[in-house]
Amino acid sequence: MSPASYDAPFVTFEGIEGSGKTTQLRRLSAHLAAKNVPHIVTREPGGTPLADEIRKLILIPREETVFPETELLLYEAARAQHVRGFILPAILAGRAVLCDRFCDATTAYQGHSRGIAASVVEALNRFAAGGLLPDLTLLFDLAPETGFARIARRGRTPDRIERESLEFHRTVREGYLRLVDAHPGRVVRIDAAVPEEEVFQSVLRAVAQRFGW
Ligand code: Z5A
Repeated sequence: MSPASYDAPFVTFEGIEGSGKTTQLRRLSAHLAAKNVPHIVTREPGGTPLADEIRKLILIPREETVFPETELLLYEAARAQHVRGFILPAILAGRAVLCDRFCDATTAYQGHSRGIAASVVEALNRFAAGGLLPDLTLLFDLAPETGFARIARRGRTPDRIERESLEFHRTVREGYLRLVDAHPGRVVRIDAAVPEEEVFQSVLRAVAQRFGW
């Protein structure tokens, strides 16, 4: 499945937790709504009833060790359902898709940070997504210390992945930054350490250049 075969853009939002990607996704959605651009917003893991159930299984803190291989397969199972049940039907109906996390998250978290071989992650990403690739990926780059401080201010109970060490999240960030070099045409780094409005201006520049939004 090549993105060029579809009319509606598929845009993904990536970054470590607290990087502000969900905030920016919502702002872009409001901007598109004001311009009457048909689109949907969604997130991973999740996006369909079954994928949302898998999300709960993955993120709930538990006593039992969750092995990296198990975690990887659960993310991919949710993705397989999400792509076929929600993302592709929207794209085929001409609606742009704004998605909070996608395959690059698996590459950074389960691949780079958990240490599963890149070739395995790549093959499973391709299989689960049916070869679907984003047209544009916005990577909100931030030091994990700053992301942690933002999340702490939010006051929510941390999920299983949020409980990982600062070192784990540093490696995730490093994994993400490698993707900017590996896919320069698709992955755009956005400085997420500046005020929200400034970040949004960078988002607008990136999508205006690419899609004329
Ligand atoms: N995961 C994985 O391991 N493998 C995979 O394949 C996939 C996911 C798909 C999903 O968690 C977890 O699954 C995630 C990766 C893993 N775990 N981690 N870590 P999630 O969806 O529940 O959570 P999240 O994706 O990490 O996002 P988040 O916690 O909602 O954070 P965010 O989207 O980056 O940030 P935000 O909600 O927009 O903002 C956070 C706070 O900062 C909020 O109070 C904002 O008002 C504030 N904020 C936003 N922007 C700014 C600026 N510019 N300055 C100051 N404050 C700001």
